[in-house]
Amino acid sequence: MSDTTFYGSDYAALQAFDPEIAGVLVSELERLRGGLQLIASENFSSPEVLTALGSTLSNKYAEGYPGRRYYGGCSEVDKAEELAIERCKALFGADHANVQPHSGASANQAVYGAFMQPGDTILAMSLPHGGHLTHGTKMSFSGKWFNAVHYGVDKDTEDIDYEEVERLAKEHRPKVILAGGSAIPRLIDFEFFRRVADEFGAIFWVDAAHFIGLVAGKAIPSPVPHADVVSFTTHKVLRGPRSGAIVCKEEHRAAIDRAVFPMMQGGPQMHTIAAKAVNFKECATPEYAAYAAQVIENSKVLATALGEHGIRPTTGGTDTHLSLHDLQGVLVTGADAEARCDAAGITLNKNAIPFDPQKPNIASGIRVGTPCVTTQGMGTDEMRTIAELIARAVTEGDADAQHPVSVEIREQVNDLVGRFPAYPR
Ligand code: DSN
Repeated sequence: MSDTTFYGSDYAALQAFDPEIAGVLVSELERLRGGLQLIASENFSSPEVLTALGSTLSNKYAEGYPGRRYYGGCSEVDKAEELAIERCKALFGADHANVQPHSGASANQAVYGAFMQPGDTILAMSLPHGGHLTHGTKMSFSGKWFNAVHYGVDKDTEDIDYEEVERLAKEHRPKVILAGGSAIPRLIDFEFFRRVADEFGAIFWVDAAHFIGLVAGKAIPSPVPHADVVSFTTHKVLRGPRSGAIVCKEEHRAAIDRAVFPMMQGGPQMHTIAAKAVNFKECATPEYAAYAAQVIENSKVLATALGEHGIRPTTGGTDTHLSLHDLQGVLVTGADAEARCDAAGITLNKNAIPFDPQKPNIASGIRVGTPCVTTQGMGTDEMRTIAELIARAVTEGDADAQHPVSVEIREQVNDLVGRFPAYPR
């Protein structure tokens, strides 16, 4: 083996030793290549990011922060973390970045740890209206250990009910006010939240997991100048490794760093931190900015085209990478739509819509996102085709992959993804 041979990408060795797992790696790649990936929270990381992930940095214990570790031998991983921190700060114009959270949920845990004591009150968006499990739901630590008060969307606009936010802040005087969620198609008025937080002496936190990639690409306004703290994942539109990060104002640096380590986490995943550094470098390029703008353009066209097929976009459309669609007009549940699309080679997820009459595991809606198909190079013409394929699968299709309609749509999907391959050979 020469000095430049890289151990992390030795697929042949893995195949020889463990053909079962090697087979899973290949068949997952074939699954990605063989269908339309429309889950709004997924994307295709670059080979460069994947290379950093599959590296010997995975071996290193490095509790602490660069220059202040509890173990020896950290000189090389320190360089990776310093690069990740500096690139993250530059990308978002942030005072401080902590790149150690293992995921979005871990990042959020650290924000609670930094600013709240058990029993304190948080004001956040409700899960059924587009929030997130970690925003104070009863199933999560956040709802068990903290007093969560939830705002929702306005019945007419289906967008955030800003009046309700202000009313609940006045009534409950929360320690923290949180904006962001997993199924919000519209831009969030960060200036409004900042004003309300200031009025009632609250910390303003933005969970930007879903849209931080659009911020990185300068395609939508940034929450960073307005919020005390912004948590996010790095694997959605951002297109980095599966992980998390936090940026904050200088005054919160010590509280955030202590909350990530040692309060919530032990050894950081140095291979993932290196991959985040690679990703932040990618996101600073003009190519990435063009990508982020195209994600939104594609999303708008897809949402409108689905609406023209009777699959109504909530809020009337989208400003972001995702749209949420109400299936009640076509008399199909979210669960059935997801299964029919799946059988036709289209991966998306059922999703509750605001004021949904169905249980969450059935739901009346679907959520569609354009990060993956835009990474594949598809544009607005392809979005119109995708809308036709989804509409046909939802209204005429079947959960059985052998059903003639499923087979026919899958052939059209194959043709489309064949022209815009994910991870070209
Ligand atoms: N599970 C993610 C999503 O799909 O939006 C959020 O954590």
